[in-house]
Amino acid sequence: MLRRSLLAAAAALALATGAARSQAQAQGSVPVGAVEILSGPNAAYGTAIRAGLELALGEINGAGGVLGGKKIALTVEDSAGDKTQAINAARLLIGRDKVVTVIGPTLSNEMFAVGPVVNGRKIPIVGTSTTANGITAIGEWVFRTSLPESDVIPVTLAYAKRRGVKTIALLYANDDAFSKSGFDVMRAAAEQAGLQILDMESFSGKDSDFSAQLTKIKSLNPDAVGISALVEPVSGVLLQARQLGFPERTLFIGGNGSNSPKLGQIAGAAANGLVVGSPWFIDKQDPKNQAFVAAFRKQYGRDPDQFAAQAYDGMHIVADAINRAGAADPEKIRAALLTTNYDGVMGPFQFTEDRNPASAKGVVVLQMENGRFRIAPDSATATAQ
Ligand code: 1QQ
Repeated sequence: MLRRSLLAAAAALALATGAARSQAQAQGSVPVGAVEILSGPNAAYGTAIRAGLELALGEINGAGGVLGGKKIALTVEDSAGDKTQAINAARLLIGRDKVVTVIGPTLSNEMFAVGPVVNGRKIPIVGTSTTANGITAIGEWVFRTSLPESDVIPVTLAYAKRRGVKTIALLYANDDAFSKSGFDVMRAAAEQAGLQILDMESFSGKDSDFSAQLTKIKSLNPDAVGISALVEPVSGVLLQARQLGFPERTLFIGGNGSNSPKLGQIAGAAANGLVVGSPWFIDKQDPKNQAFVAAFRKQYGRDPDQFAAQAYDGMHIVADAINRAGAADPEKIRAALLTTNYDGVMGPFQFTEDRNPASAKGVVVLQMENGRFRIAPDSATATAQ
């Protein structure tokens, strides 16, 4: 009896949801989907992204929507950072909601699984946070607005060199596409900068004990330690490095995985001094950025991070493409995306022919200080090559 009423309730809910959706479509909204990490250990990234997307969505729809008065109906599905769940989420968005564009997924690791599926359905998929090598080579429907690590890490290492770093040890998670690619980039950039690589160590992203690798690295006394991993393991490495008594002079260098306030929340003072390159920083004295930061604080009562800022621009870039496409048609949206010329909080944005961001001019080097990222000392001259 209970089971039957539960089933009936579920059916009624499904009907209501379906009805709401067809009602939305009848009212002429344009369905857009996003696949982001909203639960599990990497939820800090996805919830920041969702906040940025929804802030932009409110502005877009509040200003009359797209295509002469249609609202964008955004559905955000949780991938939990899991490849299979991410694929299922994308299939749901395409099959159930008939989305004309997919935003996300959060991780490169997920994009290598989801990208081929969405690409095969000939629907544009736009990553706002994926930074591994090879993302847009998945297929011609795959775009990203996030700067790849290969544009950012060389700036960070050139900065480290200016601060006197001559020797470096590298440490990375070997079971995640972003972390491994970021390590490859760090290694090449270190060689190119003329730094001597004293050691290379890896771990699994699920590990919590890094003492074997860190003890070895400490014995070699490098000027810097480069870490390519997602925020939880990076935080674990920093906490353990302090416990093992790494000297104050060791410069810890992160990649895109470190660009989350969660780093300071988990690692606390152990994260102080870590430097990381980023295409954005909160104090950027640009009226558009200041307006974004103020609007974000007003809507959510907290500061935006880099992932929120990238998502905010990403949502505007997709809406702009839908408008210029002149129709809620994936093929036309893809063509319009290719000719994007959008001035956002990251700065002027265009895509290259292979659907990556065209310019890396805005990269800055940030340093963690008591839970906040600030411009790193003497980094004003940091520019991408
Ligand atoms: C990637 C990344 C992550 C740090 C995004 C959250 O850069 O997976 O490509």
